[in-house]
Amino acid sequence: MFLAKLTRTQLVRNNVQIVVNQTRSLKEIKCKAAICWEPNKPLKIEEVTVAPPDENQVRIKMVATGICHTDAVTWRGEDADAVFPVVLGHEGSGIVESVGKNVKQFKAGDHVIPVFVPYCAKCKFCQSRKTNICDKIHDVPGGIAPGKGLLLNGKTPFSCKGKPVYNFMGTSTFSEYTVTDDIFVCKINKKAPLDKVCLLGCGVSTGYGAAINDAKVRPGSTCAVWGLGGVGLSVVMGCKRAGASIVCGIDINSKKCKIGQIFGITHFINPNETDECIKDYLLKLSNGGFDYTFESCGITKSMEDAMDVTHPGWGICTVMGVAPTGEKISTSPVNLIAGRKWIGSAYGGFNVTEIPALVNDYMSGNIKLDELITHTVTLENVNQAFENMFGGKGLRTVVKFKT
Ligand code: CXF
Ligand code: ZN
Repeated sequence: MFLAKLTRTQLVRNNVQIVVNQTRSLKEIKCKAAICWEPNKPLKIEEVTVAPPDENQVRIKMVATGICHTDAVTWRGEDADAVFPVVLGHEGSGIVESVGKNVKQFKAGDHVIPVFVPYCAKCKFCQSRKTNICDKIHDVPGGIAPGKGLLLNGKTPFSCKGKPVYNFMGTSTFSEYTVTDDIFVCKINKKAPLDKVCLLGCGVSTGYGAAINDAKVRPGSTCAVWGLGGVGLSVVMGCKRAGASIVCGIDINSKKCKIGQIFGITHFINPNETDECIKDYLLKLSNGGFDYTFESCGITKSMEDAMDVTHPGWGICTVMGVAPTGEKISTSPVNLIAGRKWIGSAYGGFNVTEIPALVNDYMSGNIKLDELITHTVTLENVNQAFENMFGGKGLRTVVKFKT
């Protein structure tokens, strides 16, 4: 009754436009998505049906998406909990197309990043304020939450040829349109370039936050970072921002030295191109052990080496890289007794609510993203993005959707 009396302009001015969205009936959308039908087979571009957003869901027209190592872990069948067929992707950005019932914080036209680490504010985890892990996180490889491929309503929004296609990490960004639960979405500065800030949906936040939030790097400290891909370089950026005086990059590709310097490394070593024992080199460089070490490659041997070269008494080794399901790491208990700490970091300790501030940090020049994007492809060429990653070609490949 009340709504019927207001003009559209009045509705917008009174900030109740969202009510209009709720009352119109939403339809399915047919669009293109990259489907992973089974592990290790190239993704196939198919026409999919995307359901309208259900209660507390948002449907997003994707503008861009990065490709992350975790997409590859699932694609290669290395995550035992993974389900197929699935629309992968969890590093995207886009524009809200429509919202479901009860969605109050978003409206059509909002620029958003869907994030795989939600904030429900109600669960034991969110209430504890000790962690960014939320009870509602799902489909994350590595055992944090078993993969089921469904949104919080117990359904997947995607189907293809009449068959359901699973969701991935609550985000499924390899589709022209995706549907996510609203607690997985953040609204960002409309001036931010969506084809750049998509990287804050995973890789950059993961690395940067690991240094700033989880390890809590201190000014003047010594740091070593295994792997100078998108995540590792973002760790370097975080260490630098925190005022580290030594940041050593370790990578088997010597070309990473130059880009590492742009992000702030002070030293570089390629373990395959030195006769010196790498641990000896690192212990010498850090005068007996680093204050902080980070592993971003998902290689268990590197995680153990990174632990061994932390400084006794206070050294912290932070693990971010996801290793294949079942692989284990071990260390001598004496390492822990001697005061070294082994910790892990998921999404850099951030949750979805903290990402708009990172977008603004990028806008003000405090976070580098452009330097990480070495290739762009269309959705049709998403397999090329995986090949680039496996072949060590460039840093991040971004898929740009047709507008
Ligand atoms: C992850 C992957 C699995 C465990 C937590 C964090 N990061 C992103 O790809
Ligand atoms: Zn990721």
